[in-house]
Amino acid sequence: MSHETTRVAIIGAGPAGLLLSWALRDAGISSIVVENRSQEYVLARIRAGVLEQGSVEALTHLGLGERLATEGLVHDGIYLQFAGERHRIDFTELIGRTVTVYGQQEVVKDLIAAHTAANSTIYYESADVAVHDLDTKNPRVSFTHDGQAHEISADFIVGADGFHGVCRASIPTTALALYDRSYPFAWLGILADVAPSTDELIYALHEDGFAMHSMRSHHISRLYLQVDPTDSIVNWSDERIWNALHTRLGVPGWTLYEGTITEKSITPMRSFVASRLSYGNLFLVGDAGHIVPPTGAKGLNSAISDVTLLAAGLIAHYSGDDAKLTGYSELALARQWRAQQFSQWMTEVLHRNSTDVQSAEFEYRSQLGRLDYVTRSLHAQRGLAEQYTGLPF
Ligand code: FAS
Ligand code: PHB
Repeated sequence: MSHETTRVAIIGAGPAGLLLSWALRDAGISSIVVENRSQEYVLARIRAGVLEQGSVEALTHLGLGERLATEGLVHDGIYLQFAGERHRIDFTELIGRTVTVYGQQEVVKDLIAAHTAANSTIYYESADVAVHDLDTKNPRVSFTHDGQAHEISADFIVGADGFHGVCRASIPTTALALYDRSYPFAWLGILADVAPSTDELIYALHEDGFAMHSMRSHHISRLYLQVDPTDSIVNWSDERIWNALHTRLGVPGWTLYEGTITEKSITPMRSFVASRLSYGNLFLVGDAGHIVPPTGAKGLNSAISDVTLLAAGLIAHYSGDDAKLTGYSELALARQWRAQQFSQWMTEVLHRNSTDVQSAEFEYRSQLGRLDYVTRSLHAQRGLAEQYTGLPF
């Protein structure tokens, strides 16, 4: 058995775990990351695409902003499309803030490059990861790596291990409640080797369902279609995908350019929030503590804001002040519920919900009325712009 000691043991090398470890290192606080997948697997995951202004500032402050500054696409707004018309919501004009399109894959690539250059201790392909003695001053992590048993003793353990991780599951069920809901639709997402047909993201409600035109660069487009959560990707040929995108995104005088589809997958939609993000000397960040439907682009950004708040608490702890650490769970959860309600609003107003045939047509016209109000009211647009670009941490 190999035994190590560190200040903070972090479970999970997704964006939350890697960023927390980097933020602690920047403050001279030691950490070890334990990840059950390979580095190649972590790097290959295609997920979020939009960074709030606060996330860009947090990454830049930690020295992770060089490629982000040159390759990120700064957007001043988005388009809302419904009833055959496209309306621009101008964030810069409304509230003086922007968002940056920079894939989560790129954020993770930058983090892994920084950790590799700094020779950080990250155990990839770990197995049988378990956490122990969470409500004592000496919590431990046990795992096997390269066939050898390992144990880490730490002051704190942080669960950055996503929705299916072990950390939240290690909190006694008597001490934890889970608030969740599912949505009657899923997203079929594609990556295509074609220049985006739009300068900014298009969120469209069509009578056939939701569609979105996003991007990853000036040469790669990212597009989404609402599908049934029970649907399978084998039912969606490239031709059928493009036809549906033309139907749902098309407006007079605009062309959607097609390209080779290099990746396609279906992601179900759910909302979930844990009742607490701390238990003893265990803290949860990111998807380990909450999940949002991707419509409001809040998943990755919530993970980054959790890490910013928790890193500040841990840094203050080692300077003798425990107030921020003690208040982390309540503060992060309050911010998360603000993100949840926005994500729920964006999801419900932009997706066709025909589960109840009787009310489906009423529901659709009510959605059109809601979108019509937003595009006519600067007050409503300011609220959307403020939430989409990111509420203060
Ligand atoms: P992650 O899930 O990214 O990382 C957790 C890490 O922990 C993983 O590397 C995992 O392998 C590891 N792990 C799990 N169990 C472990 C164990 N027992 N031991 C050790 N390691 C373990 N958000 C958006 O904003 N926009 C989007 O469009 C969007 N699309 C998404 C599509 C999909 C398919 C998914 C699943 C999520 C999507 N999200 C999106 C949300 C996503 O971006 C998350 O918010 C983000 O990955 C959160 O980062 P982490 O909290 O680090 O969790
Ligand atoms: C993406 O580009 O993957 C993306 C952008 C905005 C969203 C969701 C996903 O709301």
